[in-house]
Amino acid sequence: MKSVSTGIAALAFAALAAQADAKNLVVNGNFEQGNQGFSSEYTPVDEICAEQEYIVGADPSLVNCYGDWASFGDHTTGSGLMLILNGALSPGAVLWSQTIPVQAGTNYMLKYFGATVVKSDFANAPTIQAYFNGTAVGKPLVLPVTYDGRWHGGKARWNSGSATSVTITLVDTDTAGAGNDFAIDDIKLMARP
Ligand SMILES: [Ca+2]
Ligand SMILES: [Ca+2]
Repeated sequence: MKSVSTGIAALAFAALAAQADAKNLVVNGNFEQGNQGFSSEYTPVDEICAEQEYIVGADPSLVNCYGDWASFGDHTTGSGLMLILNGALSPGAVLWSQTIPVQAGTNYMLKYFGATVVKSDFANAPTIQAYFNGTAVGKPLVLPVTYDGRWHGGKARWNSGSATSVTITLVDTDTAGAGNDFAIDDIKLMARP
């Protein structure tokens, strides 16, 4: 009996360890390493004054020309860095992309957080869609038209099939210029049991 219960305990421990081990496969998904580890068709700038520009920064209110963006902290710790963007006018412009090795025949979960940064109501909602190897996966994350004081979670479930590599891209499918300004943080891709 003793050896059986010990064996069960060992199995339970191994399962817990595997769960804790489900590590984030995205490099610099929390943006704490600054502007590196990802690709973007947006232009990196020192101050955001136009559409399709971005900054990895700590406070949206400090990085734009308009004086109309909210002051708030990142999702990771409240005092770290986030990706801050002015939504593109051209459809399909990739705001963030990363290519990640994966195992074939495995379920994965993508999670990320977004927040609207603009304070004035232009009635244009940033709408974030994830693509896996070019295919839209999961529902888009529709952010509020104005900053509402919190971060909103987006997710997408994906099975790798025969793929051993995945290029994940995030696109804002709203191409409005007025408003449509937002931030992204804590992008995670994890294997699911
Ligand atoms: Ca962060
Ligand atoms: Ca805008």
